[in-house]
Amino acid sequence: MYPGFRGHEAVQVGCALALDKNDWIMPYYRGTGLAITFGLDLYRAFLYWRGNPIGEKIPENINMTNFYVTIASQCPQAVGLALAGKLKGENYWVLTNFGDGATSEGEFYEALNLATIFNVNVIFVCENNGLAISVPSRRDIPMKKEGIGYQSINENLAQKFSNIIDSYRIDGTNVVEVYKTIKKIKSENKPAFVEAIVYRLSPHTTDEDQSKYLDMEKYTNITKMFDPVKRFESYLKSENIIDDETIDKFKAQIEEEIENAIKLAEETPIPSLKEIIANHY
Ligand SMILES: Cc1ncc(C[n+]2csc(CCOP(=O)(O)OP(=O)(O)O)c2C)c(N)n1
Ligand SMILES: [Mg+2]
Repeated sequence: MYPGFRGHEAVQVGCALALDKNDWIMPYYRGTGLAITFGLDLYRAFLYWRGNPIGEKIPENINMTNFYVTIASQCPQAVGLALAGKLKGENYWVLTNFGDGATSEGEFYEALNLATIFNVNVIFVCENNGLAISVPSRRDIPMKKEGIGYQSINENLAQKFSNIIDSYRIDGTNVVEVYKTIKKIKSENKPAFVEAIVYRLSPHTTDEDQSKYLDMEKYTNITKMFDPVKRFESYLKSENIIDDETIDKFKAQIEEEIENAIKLAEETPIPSLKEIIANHY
């Protein structure tokens, strides 16, 4: 099962591009876009999501941990990694992403507290898509049935946490806004929380049916306005930076790259238990 990041592209690409190579990322399961923009090769990402243990091994030259599936468990660890950097006099930043649901976890609160006490270089990026699987956190998400309950009494998460940590509420479908926000945080040398508003443009994972709980007609109507790729494409076109011909050329190139990586991943056999242990996959 694969948790897609359609709708989250701008926030993930913007974050990765605003980081330096010696910074660290600690992505959550929906963070494949963050990882591949930061430098993880597509082949390895595909191996990982196909369940091939070779994909678990992150190349040494990429400062990233593996994808975290246990919600918010990476948050205190991100503070630890940032604290290690501070103690060693290495001023790298640690950026971790997670969903709105993660902000209901105890570990998230502990991490905010620790980050501010130690005053370390950590950026918590909440990709608020308004849903934790089928539990809404925002009133603009049209549910089939009302009354399921919300993640929080305060819909504005940045406001909610602003008493603890520097907090930003931004449009997570606008790649430029994301990039600028992360750069600004890095220049201020303080930990920060970013709430990036996005819409989930694919089901929670490939094995679930979101039409069971979402009012699909209304949902599709709202979300079509917030496709980050389309938004960036029209922005670039309106500024005369790119034309249709160049876009088509890019798309063809990218599709070829994807096809090649898929083919290679499909051809890579699952290692035996012996090989897994010997190679530390
Ligand atoms: C500690 C923990 N509890 C429950 C789950 C099951 N679970 C997987 S995804 C998910 C929803 C998380 O929603 P959110 O944090 O908003 O992230 P999104 O998937 O929307 O990006 C839950 C409850 C889990 N993986 N870990
Ligand atoms: Mg969510």
